[in-house]
Amino acid sequence: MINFLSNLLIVSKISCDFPRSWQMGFQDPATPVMEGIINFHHDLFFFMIVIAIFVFWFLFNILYYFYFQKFTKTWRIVQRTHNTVLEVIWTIIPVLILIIVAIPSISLLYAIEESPKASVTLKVIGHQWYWSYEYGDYWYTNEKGKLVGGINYDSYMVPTKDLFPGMLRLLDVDKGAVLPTGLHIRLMITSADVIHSWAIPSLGIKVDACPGRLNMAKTFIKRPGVFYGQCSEICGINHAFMPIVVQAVPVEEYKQWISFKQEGVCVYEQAREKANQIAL
Ligand SMILES: [Cu+2]
Repeated sequence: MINFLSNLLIVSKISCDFPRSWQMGFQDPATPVMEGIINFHHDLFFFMIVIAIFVFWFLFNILYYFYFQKFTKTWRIVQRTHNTVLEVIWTIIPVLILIIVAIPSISLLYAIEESPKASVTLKVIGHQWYWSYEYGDYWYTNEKGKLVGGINYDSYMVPTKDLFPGMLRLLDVDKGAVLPTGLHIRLMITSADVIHSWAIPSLGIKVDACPGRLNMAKTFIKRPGVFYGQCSEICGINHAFMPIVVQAVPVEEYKQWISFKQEGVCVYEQAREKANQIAL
């Protein structure tokens, strides 16, 4: 029994950042926004359950008195039509419930839309049928010290025949996006062909990638982990085969990854300055 309980405790501490078979609830949140969404969902459920019980009680009563009893028993409310008090009550109470629900809903919407100054920008481009990622903050230089481009690469799903044990079918990719934890991140999302949607449940992100349009989202990842998502806008025959993987790592590891990507030429700050000069 103790073993079972301790196992349960361990399992409850493990983050579930990908969908499980027969999963009923949400995936574990990794951002304040997703925590807010889940809390709001739970708050809403309170009202939903109360309303559902009330409506079913009403329904049962109506059936009981007017169908099964064939009008033989007296209905408790004598005047059923044109009862002003009753009509006022059943207008005011739903209005109050809606107002109570609207306050946390709108504040959550504002929190999602807020965009504080971001430390990292990731550009996400949807293609038929893969994603590409661009880290425009960092640039390569060639041997002559000339800027030749940022960090950008494509992210393809790993086909079933190439999977290793432990990998997730239709979810794992060859190269996922890498993002730091504990920093404000800006996501610029667009598409090269049709409308896709970049969605990761654990991060509480779902933003459409539209051709010719740059959609912005922000996120703040609280803990390291590998977060899985899928394209969430039907985009063609291989829509189901363009999954999303984001690996969130501590800032130090993120810096290492960036410098590794730049092949040891860590010119981040200088490059930024140069790029600004070029832009001017
Ligand atoms: Cu798509």
